[in-house]
Amino acid sequence: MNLLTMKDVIRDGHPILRQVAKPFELPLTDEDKALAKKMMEFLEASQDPKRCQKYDLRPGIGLAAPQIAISKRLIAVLVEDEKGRVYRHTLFNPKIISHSIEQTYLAGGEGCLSVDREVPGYVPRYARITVTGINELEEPVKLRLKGLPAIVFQHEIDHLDGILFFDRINKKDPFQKIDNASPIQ
Ligand code: UDB
Ligand code: ZN
Repeated sequence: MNLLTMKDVIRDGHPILRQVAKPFELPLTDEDKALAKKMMEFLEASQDPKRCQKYDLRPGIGLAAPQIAISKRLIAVLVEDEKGRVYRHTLFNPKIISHSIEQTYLAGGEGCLSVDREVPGYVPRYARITVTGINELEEPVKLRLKGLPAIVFQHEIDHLDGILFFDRINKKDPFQKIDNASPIQ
């Protein structure tokens, strides 16, 4: 399998981005595991300044399988929190099993590898979530997340449900104050 590039990333307007993705059946196949590896390799390459330039990538912190036209419930996340801890996860059938009432949002708004324009506005997210899923070794995983990692997982799991970040922006007042929320950054 070849390295994924931005050419493989489908853009807003493609119907697959609006579908609800199908869960994986267990046991995972070698092909399923290879797909997870390929998605993580894309994030690693995109965060490496040399390869980022060479392949014309944007430094990605998360990717969902529907973004490469595969309508299945798989996400990859590679992001650091404010303490420099690295969250490196490929998760099959990820699910938010609980969340805080408190919300959060990125002060600068969100972007998306599948959206080529800037859409200004606050995207309300849960401040803390618990996510379950299956990793590439087929082990059950349970993660408690806050801060930027929590936002990335919510953004990626939204892709599995056909939701894009701007769907969550208040259309009448994109920068309206969000209840029970403190911003990040
Ligand atoms: C991203 N990166 O990868 F708050 F250090 C975005 C792109 C679209 C701008 C490349 C990003 O937001 N990086 C970032 C943000 C910070 C602090 C920091 C780096 N995605 C992934 C994506 O589209 N997945 O589907 C969009 C992000 C917006 C919120 C979470 C994911
Ligand atoms: Zn996205």
